[in-house]
Amino acid sequence: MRTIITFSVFLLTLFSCKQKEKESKSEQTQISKISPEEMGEDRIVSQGMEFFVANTIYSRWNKLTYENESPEAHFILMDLYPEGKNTRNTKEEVLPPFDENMKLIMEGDIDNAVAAFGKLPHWFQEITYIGVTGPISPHKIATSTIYLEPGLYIMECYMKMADGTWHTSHCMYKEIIFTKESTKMEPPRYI
Ligand SMILES: [Cu+2]
Repeated sequence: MRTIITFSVFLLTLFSCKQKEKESKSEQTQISKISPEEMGEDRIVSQGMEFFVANTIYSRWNKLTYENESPEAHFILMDLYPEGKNTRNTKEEVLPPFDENMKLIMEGDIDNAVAAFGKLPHWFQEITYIGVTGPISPHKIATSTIYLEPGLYIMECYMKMADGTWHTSHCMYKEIIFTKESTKMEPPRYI
C-alpha cells in the first residue's frame, strides 16, 4: 500500500512538472510572436540626405533608434500635420516660402525675406512639432523614447548646408503614418 502511494505522488509530481514546462514553452512562443515594431522599437537610418524608416508605425510609446551613417550631421523633428495635409502640401506650399526667405537673407534683403513668410499657407500654424533628437554627428546613434498620437507626421531635418539651403529643401523629409493601433510598449519609468 505504501509503495502504491509513493508511486502515485511521484507520478503526480512528474505530471505537474511536465505541465509547467508546457505552459512555459507556450508563453515563450507567444512572446516571440510579438515583432519589434509592435513593441515600439523602430529604426531610422540616414546614408545621405534622406530617412530610411517604415511608412507606417504603431502609435503612442515608441523607442526610435536613429543611425546617422551619412557624412553630415542631422536631427529629427516630427511634425504632426492637420487633417488632409501631406508631403505634397509640404513640397508645394511650405518649402517655396522658406527657400525664398533664405535666398533673400543670403542676398541681404531682410525686409523681403521676412515678407516671404507671408506666403505660407494658413494651415501651417496648425502643425504640432515634436522634437526627437538634437543634431547627431556622422556615424553616431541616438535613441529617443517618445509618445506620438495617431496621425500623419512629416519626419524632417532642417540643418543648413554651407550655401544656406535647408536639408528639408534637399528632400530630407519623410511622411509617416502612425496607426490607430498602439505599440505594446510600457510608458518609461522615471527615477
Ligand atoms: Cu539633415
